[in-house]
Amino acid sequence: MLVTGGAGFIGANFVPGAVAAYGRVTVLDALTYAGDRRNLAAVSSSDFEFVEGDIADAALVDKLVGQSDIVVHFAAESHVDNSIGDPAPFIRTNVVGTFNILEAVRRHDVRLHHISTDEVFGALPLDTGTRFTESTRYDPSSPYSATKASSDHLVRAWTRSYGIAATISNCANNYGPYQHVEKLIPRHITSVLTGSRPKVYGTGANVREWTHVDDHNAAVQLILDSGRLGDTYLIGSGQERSNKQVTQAILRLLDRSPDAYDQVADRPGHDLRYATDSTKLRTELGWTPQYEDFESGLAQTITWYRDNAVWWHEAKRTTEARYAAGT
Ligand code: NAD
Ligand code: TDX
Repeated sequence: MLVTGGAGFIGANFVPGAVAAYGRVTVLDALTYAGDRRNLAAVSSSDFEFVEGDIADAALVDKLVGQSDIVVHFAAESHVDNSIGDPAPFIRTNVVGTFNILEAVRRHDVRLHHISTDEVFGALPLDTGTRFTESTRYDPSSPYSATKASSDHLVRAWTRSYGIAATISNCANNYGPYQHVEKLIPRHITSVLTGSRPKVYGTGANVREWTHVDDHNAAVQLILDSGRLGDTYLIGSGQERSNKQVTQAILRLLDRSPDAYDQVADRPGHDLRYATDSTKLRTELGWTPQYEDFESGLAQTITWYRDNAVWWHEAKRTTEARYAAGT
């Protein structure tokens, strides 16, 4: 198995289970600011190989895909705020990189699972029961989600035009260990732990559906085992929370006052609400999230960040400097 982006948040949580299930696993990761070799320190199998390299390097991708039976494609530029500041790396990695993977998969006839996001569907209105489904029209708002939408369209086109053996999953917001401190939940936790106040964009009314990274990866494994080739699966826990609710839950779990946060300028093009209908995954493949209670998953995540300050300390400093500079 070739895992792209395996030194990032979701990929690094996926790799230990993949090594146990498949034996020979190669990770291809460029170790950008978001990738960290330490995330894979516990993976010790002699069958495991780490290759530092770029999915925009077509020759390298061709070689590694040619040595594999299955590719699980996590590698991406993943942060919306960064994409608004500088979209160029998002085009290169998310679009050109995925194109390289697809061409190699086509040449070598290798099974592909493409990891994507529910952000490709754009925003839902607040306070409605509407949810994204597998047939919702694509309507991305940010450069990040537009490049992920592009990559999904490429995968679908390569499936229809060339008959490659591919599946796609679009997951809701993830949380859990090893998530980069630029993202909402780890940013807030590490801000409180370092004595500063969480920054909430706008009013905090925006809603996200929080899915634990282990539940996401269990769904990916089910799709690899028995997903229908050519199909798309939505993944989401159903646990919707406003950003204000998430912020106040973190403050409560860290024994701070519920109003110990600041409202700051809103994100441009800020999607109001994401929510998925994951009925297909649940009924066809039998997926059920194990983290059904968001607040207890959040408490475990807080414990992980409290216990692993060495892991995030330097990234916190550089990330907050980047946010302060507005880049
Ligand atoms: P991340 O930013 O934590 O990790 C991305 C990894 O990809 C890093 O290790 C980075 O070094 C690597 N990478 C980046 N550019 C590369 C390149 N050109 N070549 C090789 N490697 C490169 O991201 P994540 O949160 O783990 O997201 C993984 C995937 O899941 C992405 O495709 C993302 O779109 C998708 N996704 C994420 C979420 C979420 O909430 N985090 C939700 C749904 C879908
Ligand atoms: O400091 C913050 N304050 C704040 O209010 C940050 C970093 C974020 N926010 C808000 C913006 C969003 O409404 O919190 C919400 C979550 O923000 P992010 O963690 O940046 O995630 P989001 O933009 O929802 O995208 C995430 O989920 C889908 C991942 O970053 C994507 O990779 C994934 O595709």
